[in-house]
Amino acid sequence: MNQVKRTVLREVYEELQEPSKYKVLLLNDDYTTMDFVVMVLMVVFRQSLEESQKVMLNIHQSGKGLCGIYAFEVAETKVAQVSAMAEQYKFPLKCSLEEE
Ligand code: TYC
Repeated sequence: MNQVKRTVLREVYEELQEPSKYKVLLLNDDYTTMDFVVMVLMVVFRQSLEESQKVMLNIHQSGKGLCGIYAFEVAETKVAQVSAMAEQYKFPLKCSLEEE
């Protein structure tokens, strides 16, 4: 098969792939209040009060936890929103992004 056909085949294959998804994780720390983390989970990740409390406690006990899985741009926006809220309220809360 010649190079042009291989290139076209690769391009078609790549276009057919589902775009990667990204996990957004919150990290535990000793200073951010539990209520603030619950509020972030409700506002940014659209979780219910009950779900937010469970997720927050899991992060508190295990060190980090999954908040949601999104397309790259959405995940990046969530991380930026969490950072902006943490900065505004002067908490050291950190959020990270991981390819699924
Ligand atoms: N460990 C914090 C406390 O005891 C609560 C907390 C939970 C902080 C989850 C960050 O992502 C976090 N106040």
